[in-house]
Amino acid sequence: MTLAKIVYASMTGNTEEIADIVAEAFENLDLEVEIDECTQVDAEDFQDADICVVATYTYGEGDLPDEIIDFYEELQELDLSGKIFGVCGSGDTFYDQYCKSVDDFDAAFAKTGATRGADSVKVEMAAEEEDIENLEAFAKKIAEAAS
Ligand code: FMN
Repeated sequence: MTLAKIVYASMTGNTEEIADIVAEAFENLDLEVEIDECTQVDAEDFQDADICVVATYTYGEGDLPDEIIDFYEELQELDLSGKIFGVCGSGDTFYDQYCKSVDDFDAAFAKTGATRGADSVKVEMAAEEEDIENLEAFAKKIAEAAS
């Protein structure tokens, strides 16, 4: 059975909800899903998965959340060849560097040799109906890439 592992960082809950939407979409596609907050796991745990997804918010001035920095650094050292990845997250267009952490993780995954299963999804604050549709399409594309 295909295993999708989702790791998220969330301070006020928006990104956790985004991660939950992606998890439910994978489950509806009959994938096995593991979902964890980023301080509870090591990037190395992605070695056990077929699909690797990171969901993150952006903090400061385009900065990674403090709590996901170790995970981010560890991720870039891994060889995830043969695995499918996707990145999504929440931000606020009020800030100059909208959802920059999503782009940073996309670049970090590219270094691992994993294959991008779908373009990143950026959500303005909390997911609304259109965002939910985009996240479901993101999950479907990733699942298809892994099958
Ligand atoms: N969003 C961005 O897109 N870029 C930023 O540079 C950025 N900086 C932020 C700095 C602070 C101090 C705060 C409070 C928010 C910032 N945000 C930024 C917005 C958050 O990413 C946004 O509120 C997001 O929905 C939080 O996700 P969470 O609910 O999962 O914690």
